Amino acid sequence: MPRVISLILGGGRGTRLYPLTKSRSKPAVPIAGKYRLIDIPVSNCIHSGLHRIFVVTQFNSVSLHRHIYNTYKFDPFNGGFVEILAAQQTMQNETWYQGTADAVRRNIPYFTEKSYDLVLILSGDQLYRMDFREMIRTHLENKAVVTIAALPVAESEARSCGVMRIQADGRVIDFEEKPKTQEKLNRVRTDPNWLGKMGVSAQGRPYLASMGIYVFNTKTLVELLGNSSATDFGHELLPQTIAQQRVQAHLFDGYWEDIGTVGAFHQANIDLTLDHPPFDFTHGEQPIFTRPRYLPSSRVVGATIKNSLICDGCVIGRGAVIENSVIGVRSFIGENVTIRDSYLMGGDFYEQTKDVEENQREGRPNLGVGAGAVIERAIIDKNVRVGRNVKIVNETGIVDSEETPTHVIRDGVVVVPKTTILREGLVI
Ligand code: ADQ
Ligand code: ADP
Repeated sequence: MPRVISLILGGGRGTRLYPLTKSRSKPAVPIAGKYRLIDIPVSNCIHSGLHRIFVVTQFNSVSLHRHIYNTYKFDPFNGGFVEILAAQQTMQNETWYQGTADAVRRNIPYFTEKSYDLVLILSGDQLYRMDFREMIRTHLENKAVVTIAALPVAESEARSCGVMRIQADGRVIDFEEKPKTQEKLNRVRTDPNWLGKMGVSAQGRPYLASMGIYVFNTKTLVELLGNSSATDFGHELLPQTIAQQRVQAHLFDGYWEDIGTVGAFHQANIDLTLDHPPFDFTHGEQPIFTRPRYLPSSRVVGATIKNSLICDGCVIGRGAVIENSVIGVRSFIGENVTIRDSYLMGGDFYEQTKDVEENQREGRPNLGVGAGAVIERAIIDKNVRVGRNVKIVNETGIVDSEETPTHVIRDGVVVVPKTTILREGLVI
């Protein structure tokens, strides 16, 4: 096994997931009620035997640092670590990372100080399970300098991905980042016979999309970044490289979802509640790790719950109706609340008696969801106070809205930022 360092790209300015990234860096965004985005790639690395991991992120939020520090502890004899490399002002550089390649370039000293043979580059906003050892095998067997994980997709998805054309032996001979025109798409269409030979049905999926997962020979990566001013892998560095060097595709055909936008993030969470979810957190062999918490079991007083995930430490009141929703840790759901197609991230703490008394004096709702509230197709971030009879229903069907003091609508999903107070009776 070669020596491998993993670099998880933890996000640019986080605009696509805003306002979930308003007060935290993207890898710290909570997913599935009790995990954080960073747990997905880190768990995949651990299951692949890769224990040396850097997380490259724009800013080093307290919650990300605390989460990593409290979660990932390795046996001191195997040298494992998960470390955050945050963009910082240095003598050479005063700006934030300009793009993915720039983020990697500016951290070269960290992954060249030890002699790593390969650099595995991962995205921090994807939901999937993958054994990276298989990809490394493809890389070594083909004597490639770069290997790109590739997923067969339909045309609609191809337009939002990097798409590659390969030759019979899997070598990448063309790469088009987010092809917009039909002409460009036609140029990178894959031969369905090739996919068939690899045991994959090309039916309706005639394009090979880059999953944004790359294995680089360390030496080549350093040379490529040094010899070019490319700031991005997909737009610049990869298209520049394929003409000169061997870039290989590694075929993957499991569940994989880019959850970097509010719409995709919301859908991926709601999909976890399906009868047969495409991504299953109750996976025996490859669990997703996260920080252990010492929370009590959830108490359901009297509710109708269908296709939902209820995390630890919640209290759900009488008459509540919860459907196709994810209810995060320490959620308080009042009586006769209705929640549909929504992701509530829950709370960071429980209120004490004196807090509740103060809330009452100040006319402020308690943490959680007050009685009679209706929440549909929404993401409620942590520590939000939803007053009694609040309605979050997006009645006029707005797709994207301006930011208001209480919410933002993105991709038709109402997002209520962390610690927001929604006064009694408010209608969104
Ligand atoms: P996108 O997802 O559009 O396409 P990008 O925005 O570059 O690519 O993000 C890739 C990863 O890097 C994400 O995890 C993102 O958060 C992170 N990232 C972005 N800018 C960063 C920065 N300045 N500093 C640190 N991290 C940053 C890419 C590829 C496509 C491919 C898709 C698959 O370019 O070819 O198809 O991923 O999702
Ligand atoms: P989560 O429960 O969503 O993982 P955090 O890890 O941010 O949330 O922690 C939950 C709460 O516990 C926070 O409000 C934080 O103040 C507190 N907390 C957790 N760990 C620590 C710590 N090491 N030091 C101080 N406070 C902590």
